Amino acid sequence: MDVREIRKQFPILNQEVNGHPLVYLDSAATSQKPISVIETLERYYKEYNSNVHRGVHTLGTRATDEYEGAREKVRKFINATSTEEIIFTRGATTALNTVAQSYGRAHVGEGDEIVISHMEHHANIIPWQQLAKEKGAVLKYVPLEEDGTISIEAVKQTVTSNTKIVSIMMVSNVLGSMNPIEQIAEVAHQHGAIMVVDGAQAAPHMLIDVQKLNCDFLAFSAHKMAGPTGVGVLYGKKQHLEKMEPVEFGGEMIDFVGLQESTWKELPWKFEAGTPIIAGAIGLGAAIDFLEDIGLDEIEAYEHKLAAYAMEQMSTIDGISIYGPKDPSKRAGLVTFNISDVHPHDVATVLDAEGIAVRAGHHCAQPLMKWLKVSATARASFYLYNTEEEIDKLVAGLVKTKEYFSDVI
Ligand code: 7TS
Repeated sequence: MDVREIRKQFPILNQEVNGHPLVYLDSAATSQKPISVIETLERYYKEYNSNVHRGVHTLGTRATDEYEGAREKVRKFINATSTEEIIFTRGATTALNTVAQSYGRAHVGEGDEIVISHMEHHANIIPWQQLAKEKGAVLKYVPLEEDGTISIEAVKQTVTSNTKIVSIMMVSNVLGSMNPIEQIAEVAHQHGAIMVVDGAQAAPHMLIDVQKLNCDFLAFSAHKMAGPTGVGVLYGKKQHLEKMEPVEFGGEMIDFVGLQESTWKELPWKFEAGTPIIAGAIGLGAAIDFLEDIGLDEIEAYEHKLAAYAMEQMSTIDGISIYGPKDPSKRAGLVTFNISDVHPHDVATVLDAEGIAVRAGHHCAQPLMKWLKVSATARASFYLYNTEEEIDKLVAGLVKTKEYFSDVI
């Protein structure tokens, strides 16, 4: 993988911020977009902007072909068996809410259990909390190991024959831990529960094979994987989706509309009410082409290398606490940390003055912050365009932050 060549494809990286070359270390929040994705969006709006699935005119046909072509790219990307199993949503959040509101409402009753973990993003907590409240169900949390991983033993101790849904993230946006989804799905299925996977932090960085994982649903967002904002994917096994009721109603998703009753289109369109996210889906298709041209295996290996280097270099800073697995082979490309006696927002502010973008806060994971016994952390997250030199700049910035605040104190 030639990172210098890759960087040239990301025009946004070639700029100065506060008088320094931009060091963008916030890709877990949203990744930057390569020129091929930007040009694909531009081409859609400049050459064939049209609504889909309606007219017989030439532009409409092209837009429909490109939109449905993007669905096939997504299918192949995650190795789903059919495009009927691929639903375009606004993002991972909408995808998870759809599962909770449709599958969840139909299958979860009083006293049933929904199992998630202490490391989940709010997008994989609140939809289940709401469902549990509505149905009188019990929301249970798999406890984490000391090093911020999930052990299969802990899953086995939490899932019971009353569990209807297990919903776990594949990669943590805070700890970087990679969870044993395949084994967790096996435990869920042994107890007659379904397995929902939050793949928001996995899809950008590693190969996902839904058949191998044997998950029932998978959610992810395009904007974290070099694609546009406002679009994401809900994968679902056809056997579930076929029986599920839509959660949004209106144009595009209907077959016949009467005065009192209506019927729905077949899969996947019954879950795509209204004018769909046409440009976004086509842009996601271009992002998948871009990532596959480089190779997801290559991207994952490169990010492991960056994370290992970052862990090694950052560990040399006095007073730094790094959260999540210490073993770099157990974590994806991000490092969440705190510096003693400095608030993470101050860390991010000082780094920003150096042109370095990191995120500070609770990272939409307040239960995890409680588990870590902190109110907030700073996080540097890497993608295929980051370099070891940028990590050196981060480390130098952190040393400067520490010195600055020790002078103040
Ligand atoms: N799940 C995980 C694991 C995430 O990291 C995020 C976003 C989401 C779900 C929600 O994705 P959305 O595209 O629907 O918003 N995570 C982050 C983050 O870590 N910093 O900013 C957003």
